[in-house]
Amino acid sequence: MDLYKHIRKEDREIYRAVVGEEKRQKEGLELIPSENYVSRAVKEAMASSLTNKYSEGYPGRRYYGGQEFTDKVEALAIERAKKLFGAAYANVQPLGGANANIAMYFALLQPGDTILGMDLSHGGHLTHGHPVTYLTKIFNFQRYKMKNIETGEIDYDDMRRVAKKIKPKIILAGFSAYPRELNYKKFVSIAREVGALAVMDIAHIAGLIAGKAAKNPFDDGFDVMTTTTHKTLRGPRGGMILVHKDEEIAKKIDKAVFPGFQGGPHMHQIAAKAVAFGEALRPSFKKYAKQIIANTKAMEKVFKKHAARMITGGSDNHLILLDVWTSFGISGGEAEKLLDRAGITLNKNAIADDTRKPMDPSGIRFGTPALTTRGFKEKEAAQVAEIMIEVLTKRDEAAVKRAKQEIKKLALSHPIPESFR
Ligand code: DSN
Repeated sequence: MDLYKHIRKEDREIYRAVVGEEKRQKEGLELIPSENYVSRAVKEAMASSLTNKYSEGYPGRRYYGGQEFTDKVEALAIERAKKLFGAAYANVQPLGGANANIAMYFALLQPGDTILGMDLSHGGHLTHGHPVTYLTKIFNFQRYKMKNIETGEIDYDDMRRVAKKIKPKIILAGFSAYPRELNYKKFVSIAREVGALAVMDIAHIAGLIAGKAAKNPFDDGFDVMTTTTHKTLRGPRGGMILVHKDEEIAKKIDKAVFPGFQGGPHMHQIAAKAVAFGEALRPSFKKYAKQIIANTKAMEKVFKKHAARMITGGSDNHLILLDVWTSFGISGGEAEKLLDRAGITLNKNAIADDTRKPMDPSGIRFGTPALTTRGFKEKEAAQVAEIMIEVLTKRDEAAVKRAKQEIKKLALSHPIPESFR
């Protein structure tokens, strides 16, 4: 079957880039913990004629005609999202995770209000108040940190002390580079004590929560969760906001997403979200979510055996943050390039209180969602970790060449699946 026969005929340059990327994904191993492979059904939804349609508004309340099918698509996406996460309300229109977070802030805060979120160098995200974002011109972001970098324990006492002093409107949990489970009950109790809402950005672990391999913050009383849909959740690129119970909050969120912040929703993407949520509701998704963690644990064991320094000492989720500067004497940037040449894609990452610069920090961040989608089990995950150690230790052409061959073999023997039944 030639999936790209029309692009090939109409636009040679884009065709070459598309098939080039497809080959790269097939022959190499994807260890960026925020990436994954979607099913053929999700791709088909994204390639559908729904992309032609304008649908400002919400199901049953649109500004344009011709919404017979778009209403059905969005209503299904909402219903499935609610079921997956135990939410009373879901907004599936955010175009990405950053959009979801921005709309959430606009819905729940006034300019000048304070948010208490995870320190960025301790695992937080750009949209949690990095000075390079415009959000910091509008809202006041304050930080909490880990108490102990070697175990990952958050300093909840300091969080409570600071919260009492600065009176945040939101206590924000969530991360893009933190490998441990959070104590959600503590977040909620501090939020209640100071009259703040408890919000969690679950982007990285949404698939683990949906697959019941990680705790659901709603079970411990969180009010709102934001997420992307394309990481562990294995859907199309996109975002979503979930509201636990409160109808007033849900109304504010809907208004903030549209017309407050975004224009017409991308209905082809929403259809693809619905398809992915349907896949995540199947029993096989639970197995996948559990295997992600088993595979991370298998990698963790190898790094422990080689006495490599992992931030927080290891991982409870899908990702590992490795201090390559202390462990192997090379920077995160060099390690990223070296492993890339061997067919292993991951990213350089700052570690907590990093002494090196963000563009060439001390760490690398990697994880197992995409490997798990390819059918990797503990044995193969451990093998990848051994190959990484070999390359990072030897760092010569022969080691890179050997690793590249082994990685290609592993990749080709675990083809990217088209369906997850
Ligand atoms: N780029 C995403 C990640 O890799 O974590 C978050 O924005």
